[in-house]
Amino acid sequence: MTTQIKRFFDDYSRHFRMNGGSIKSIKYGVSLKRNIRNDRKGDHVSEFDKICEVQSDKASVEITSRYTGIVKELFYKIGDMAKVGSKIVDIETENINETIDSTVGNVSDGKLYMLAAPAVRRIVREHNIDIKSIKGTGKDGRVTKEDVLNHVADLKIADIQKPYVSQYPVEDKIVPLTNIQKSMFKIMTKSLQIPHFGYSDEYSFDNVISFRDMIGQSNNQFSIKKISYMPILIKSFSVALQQFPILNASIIEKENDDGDSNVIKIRYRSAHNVGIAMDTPGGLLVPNIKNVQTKSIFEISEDLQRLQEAGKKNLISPTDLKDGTITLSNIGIIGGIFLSPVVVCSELCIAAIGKIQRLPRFEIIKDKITGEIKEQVVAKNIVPISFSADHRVIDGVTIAKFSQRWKNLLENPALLSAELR
Ligand code: CAO
Repeated sequence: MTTQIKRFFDDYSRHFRMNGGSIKSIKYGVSLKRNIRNDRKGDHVSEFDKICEVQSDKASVEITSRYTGIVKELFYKIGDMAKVGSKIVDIETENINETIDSTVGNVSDGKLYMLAAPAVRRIVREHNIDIKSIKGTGKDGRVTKEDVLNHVADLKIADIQKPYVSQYPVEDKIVPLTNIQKSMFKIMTKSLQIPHFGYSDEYSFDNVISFRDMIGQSNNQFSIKKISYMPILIKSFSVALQQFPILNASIIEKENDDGDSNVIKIRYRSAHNVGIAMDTPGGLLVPNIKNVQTKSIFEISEDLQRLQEAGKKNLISPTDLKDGTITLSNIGIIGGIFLSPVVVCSELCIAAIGKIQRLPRFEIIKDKITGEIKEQVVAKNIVPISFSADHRVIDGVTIAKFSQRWKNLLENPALLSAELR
């Protein structure tokens, strides 16, 4: 009998790395939340025993032991930050070389049988999963123990990241806030101390629709799957902002240079780091696209695509979430007309986009034959836009003028193109 030390967290990190799950996004590590078994050096631990719970800023996952053996070393205490990929425990095991023969399936009867060793099938049974739902990475598509454990970890992550609505209790119970809710609670409570000024308007979107179609068909050197309306909205927003730098500014409320002075100042910011409210599996996040004022619509598309893909996997980095200067929220994808968006305290303005609708509107036309000016009702694509601004430093006229400017650029994309550098 030989013994070997199993480095447990190496395997754990491999799980998440392969799954691309949320834990990987926490570059700095996960904190050890609960030591379920209270294992100490010398304790016996069995395979699949729950040994600890780790907590990232978005997820909490129970970790089970992959080995039966004796705890040789514990590398972290409860509450410690464990770097992803570092080990948390050494377990001394008997060296069992798994045989991977047997139960080789066939497809002759029209059914798919998965290749897997008996020990692997046992693990599959214990977790009550359908082996056919696991993608085998072993020889000839054989399902390995690693595949099963990765799949189990995937299911745990999927469970944690259930859509927002399904997190509401279906029975009477009291639950703590999720990490994203905690952060929303803190930020929004502070934000609502700001006196908000609201302003709404509707813009014709007809020309944006044809503009998007046109640039969507163009050959470009960027790795963009498709151009959505957002990059056009973001770029035109930034162009309009050039004339209204106050909207991209922030308030410095306290400056304690001599210990007790309390001076309010406005910080103007040259970078347009446009925050995009994003609906992710974990909840609302607002990453920002940096330096929009220097970027083309294609570059903004690329950035947005990267953020959307990262958002879907809960892999948006802290850098993407930091240093936003103004926010755009497009809720129109889901529905809604006019909104009352909330300004975050590090910014002074937010704009929200409602649903694009085909609606009847009056249009003034000149009769080609008689030259007569008349009104007619036409179908138009209309997008409702709502603004909120910090009314302590921004007045209604500024917002109204900014909105007119943005509207002009969107309704006349040729003008927008002419203003691009
Ligand atoms: N009205 C109607 N349809 C819209 C629309 C609008 N305002 N905006 C976009 N769409 C359409 C797009 O045209 C696209 O359809 P087609 O590809 O067929 O044209 C479809 O909706 C999906 O758009 P998309 O996936 O390409 O997304 P996008 O780039 O337009 O927007 C993002 C990206 C991140 C803004 C969006 O995915 C999102 O998360 N929105 C929710 C924002 C949110 O939660 N706001 C509330 C914040 S406060 O709680």
